[in-house]
Amino acid sequence: MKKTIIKSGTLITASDTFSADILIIDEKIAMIGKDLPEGDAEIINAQGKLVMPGGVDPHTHFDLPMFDTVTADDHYTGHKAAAFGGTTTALDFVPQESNSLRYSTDLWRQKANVKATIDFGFHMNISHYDDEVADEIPSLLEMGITSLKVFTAYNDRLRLQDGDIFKVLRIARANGFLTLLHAENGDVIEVLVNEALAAGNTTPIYHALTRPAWGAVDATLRAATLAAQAEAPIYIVHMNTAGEVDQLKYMREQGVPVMGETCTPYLFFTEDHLRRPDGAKWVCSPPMRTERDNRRLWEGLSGGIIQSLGTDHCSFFFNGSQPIEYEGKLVAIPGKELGADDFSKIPNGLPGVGDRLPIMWTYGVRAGRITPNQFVALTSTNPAKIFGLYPRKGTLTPGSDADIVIWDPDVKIKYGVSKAKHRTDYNLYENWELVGFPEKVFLRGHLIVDGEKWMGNAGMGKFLHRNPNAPLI
Ligand code: DUC
Ligand code: ZN
Ligand code: ZN
Repeated sequence: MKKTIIKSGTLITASDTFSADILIIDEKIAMIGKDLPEGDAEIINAQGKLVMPGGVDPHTHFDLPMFDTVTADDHYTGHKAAAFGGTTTALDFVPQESNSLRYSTDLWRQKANVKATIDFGFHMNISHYDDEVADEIPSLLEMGITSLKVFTAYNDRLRLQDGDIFKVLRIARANGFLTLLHAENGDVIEVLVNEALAAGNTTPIYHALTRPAWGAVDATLRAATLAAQAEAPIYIVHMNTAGEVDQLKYMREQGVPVMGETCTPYLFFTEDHLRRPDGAKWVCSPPMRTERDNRRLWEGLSGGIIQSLGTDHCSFFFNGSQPIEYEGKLVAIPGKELGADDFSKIPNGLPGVGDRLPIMWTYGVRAGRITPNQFVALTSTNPAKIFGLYPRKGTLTPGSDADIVIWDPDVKIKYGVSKAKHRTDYNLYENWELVGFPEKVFLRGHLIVDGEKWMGNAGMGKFLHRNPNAPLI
């Protein structure tokens, strides 16, 4: 039996801030209290430090094939970067293969199991719907999967028609799943992309200009009304526009069981970043919007309209023809340069799984936009609750997994690609000044990050069988 005491830290949970010791026995938090007897425990002094539950990222894409390439981070490198940024659980999306949902899930498990360094779970994309798929969805529960993602965009690839979304919602309701929705207007996007390319408008800004914000507003409202009609909960992923926040507020006020997530980049960047010569670095879907949208999203977070903050981590190299060094080896993976002459060929997605907590601490908490307790709620507790992981994950409480971050609130850091541990050649927050950063990170009681030292290893992350019928918050 291994005992560790994290001593005299300031604990921050979603609801409280207090000074206490934490006793960890093996992989669990055993006790929390003042001056716990030390006995034969290993003592870690956390005086002057903050102690928080490990982050839960509800939205990542690792090892995802896209546009003749694959994401730069896989389940090893992505998890490692997450850990250095204080995140100890990540929920990834399983693409639906044509064979079966079980086949698709098994494939993703095979990729992830051997590489995982933090705990992980899966959402299942439902991008093709028929009677066979309908019959198979309930069996996902046996595989530990309790959430389904549907799309109103990506015509002829991922999109479902409203009637099929409605049917998925009803199956979800009957079986205790939560449905996640990617909200954009696929029809409008298709028209605008074709027109832009025909007119020779090929630069990254056209990625944003061909995916108008109103499409996201419309799809969010439509999805919430479908959820209301199916009497099923729905969770809008990667909210990026002010209008979506307004729709979410309105529908929640009507008692519709709808929840929302935004992702870190939508709080800081605008479509002007896509006008830069290196604008491809900011190309993801949905795209960056305006400063007004940034502000409204912050209001959504601080005002309790939006429940969850993820990353939509889906990293690519900016220049995949130029190798970088990763763990002593040179690595180059084709990336954003694939769309140098055509914005529609730029792989969609951004690095960010490791950035989320440090960036939100300095530019959210220290900037006075959210409280430390909201920080924990949005980045850990709420995603754990929404996705059926609470109280195993997302809190500091006896019986919970000992996923713990000891946070140095005073350390000053110039952030960027060399500090973030993603396996890519750029970082969106290059040269941003940070105050406060994770110092030690524990995964189920195992110290996996100690300052700059990586102590985790591939395969130690466990697949999380999640509970259905998670609460609406
Ligand atoms: N958006 C991206 O930019 N990448 C992956 C999936 C998504 O929804
Ligand atoms: Zn999406
Ligand atoms: Zn995504």
